[in-house]
Amino acid sequence: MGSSTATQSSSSYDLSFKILLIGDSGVGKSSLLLSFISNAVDDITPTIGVDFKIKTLTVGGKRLKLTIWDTAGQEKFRTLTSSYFRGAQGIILVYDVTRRDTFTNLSDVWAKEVELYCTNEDCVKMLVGNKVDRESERAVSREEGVALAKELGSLFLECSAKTRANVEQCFEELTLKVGAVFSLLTVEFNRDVTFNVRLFIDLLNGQLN
Ligand SMILES: Nc1nc2c(ncn2[C@@H]2O[C@H](COP(=O)(O)OP(=O)(O)OP(=O)(O)O)[C@@H](O)[C@H]2O)c(=O)[nH]1
Ligand SMILES: [Mg+2]
Repeated sequence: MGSSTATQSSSSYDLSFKILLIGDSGVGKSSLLLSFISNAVDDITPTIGVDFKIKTLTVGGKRLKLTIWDTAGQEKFRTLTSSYFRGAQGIILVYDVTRRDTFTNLSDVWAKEVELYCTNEDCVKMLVGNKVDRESERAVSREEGVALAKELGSLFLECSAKTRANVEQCFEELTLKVGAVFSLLTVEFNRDVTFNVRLFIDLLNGQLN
């Protein structure tokens, strides 16, 4: 539990954000993270408790450190994983487009967890429908995903951890929005970095439009 794999850590960054992955067991949270971090999805076993990985992204010449927390979807870990919501600036809610129950559980279970345990009112949410490579087995339409995202006030993307379709976009779009929302309130600045926040916001907004 809680093993830490700093695949691309760096001591020098301008902003640091905490991102959380949640959703039912088997929807592909760990696969998405692995696909994003290491471009490969090996055989993956269910997550025990919580794991995290660190990724550094450069946006507009600024280095952003993302600490991405990968929680276990299994119900027996629910009490433990809920304690990791605290302070998250971004939350990725994942469902499997081939399993309708994982989609309905996002409203019935996971969105409620977010409301209860997420301490950041401005937390940016991203709804992700994973496993679009299995199109013939699709049980949730894209339109339904869009509608739920609207209801939750979240961003939305469909992707595949297996083919890596939209995987980078998923983390990058969320990061851009988190950057735009949170860099004003900020967070962790490197002491030796003089940083024009206004310029950064304009830049992020430009990239989001
Ligand atoms: N076809 C397909 N299979 C996927 C995809 N993403 C994940 N899988 C498979 O789905 C299974 C579950 O993936 P995990 O990443 O372990 O799911 P998880 O959400 O982390 O599950 P927990 O850790 O138990 O919460 C694994 O066998 C993956 O190989 C995908 O995009 N396409
Ligand atoms: Mg997992």
